[in-house]
Amino acid sequence: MLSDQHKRQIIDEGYVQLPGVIPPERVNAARRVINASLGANGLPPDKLPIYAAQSYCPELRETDAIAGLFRDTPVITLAESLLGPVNVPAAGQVALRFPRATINPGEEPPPVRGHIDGIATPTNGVKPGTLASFTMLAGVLLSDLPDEYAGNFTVFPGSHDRFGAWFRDHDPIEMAGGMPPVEHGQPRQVTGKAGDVVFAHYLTCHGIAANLSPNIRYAIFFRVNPKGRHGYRPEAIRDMWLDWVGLHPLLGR
Ligand SMILES: O=C(O)CCC(=O)C(=O)O
Repeated sequence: MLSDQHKRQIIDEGYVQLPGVIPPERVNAARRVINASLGANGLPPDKLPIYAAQSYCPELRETDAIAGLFRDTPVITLAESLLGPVNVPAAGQVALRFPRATINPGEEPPPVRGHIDGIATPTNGVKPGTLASFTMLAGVLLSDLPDEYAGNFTVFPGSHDRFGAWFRDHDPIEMAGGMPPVEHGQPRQVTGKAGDVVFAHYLTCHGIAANLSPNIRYAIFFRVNPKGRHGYRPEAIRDMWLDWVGLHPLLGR
C-alpha cells in the first residue's frame, strides 16, 4: 500500500519509487519473452528510431508477460489508490536502452535531456498539432540499476509544479508545438532493482540517461488514465491534481 509519505513525495517531487512490487517470476517472464523476441526477430535497422521512441518488440506489447505487469500485479491496486479506478492499459511500452559500443576514458557523460510525453516528434507516432497527454506514467524496472549512467529513467523532481504553474496561465494545447520555456531543474537518475515501480505525474519532466554500462537496460512503461477518461484533457493539465483523487485528502481538496 502507498503510505502518506509516498503520496507526499508525488505531491512534492512529482514521482515516487516503490521497491519490490513485481515478483521475480514476473520480472523473469518479461525478460524471457523480450530476449526470445530479440533472438528470433532481431531488430530491423530501419525501425530502430521508431522502436526507441515507441516500443521495442511491438508484438509483445499486449501479451500477458508485458501488459500483465500492470493488470495482474499489485501495480493496478497501487495506481488505483492514487487515481481511483483506471482504464487498464492494454499494452506496455517495451523500453530498452542499449549501451554505447565505446567509452572514451575520462569522457563526461552527456547531460540528460528532459521532456514531457505526448508532443509530436517524427518517430513517436503522435499526430502533429495534438497533445497525447495522460495522467500518470507507471514504469516497471526489469533490470537491476545499482549505478547511474546505465540508461536510467531520469526524473526532474519538482518540474511538475513549475509546468503546472505555467499551464495556469497558458492553453495546454500550446505544448503541442514544443516544450514550454519552463526550468527543468536538476535531474535525478532512478537507480534500484528489477521489480521496482515508479509512478510519475504526467507533468513531471523526464528523460533517459546515457548508457555507459555494458548492459541493456530493460523497463516497461504504462500510460494511465482514470476510468472513462481518454486522451487530451486540458482541464486536468490546468488543474494538475484534478484526476489524482487519492491525493485529494492530503491536498485538502
Ligand atoms: O526509457 C526510459 O527510461 C524513459 C522513456 C521515456 O522517456 C518515454 O518513453 O517518454
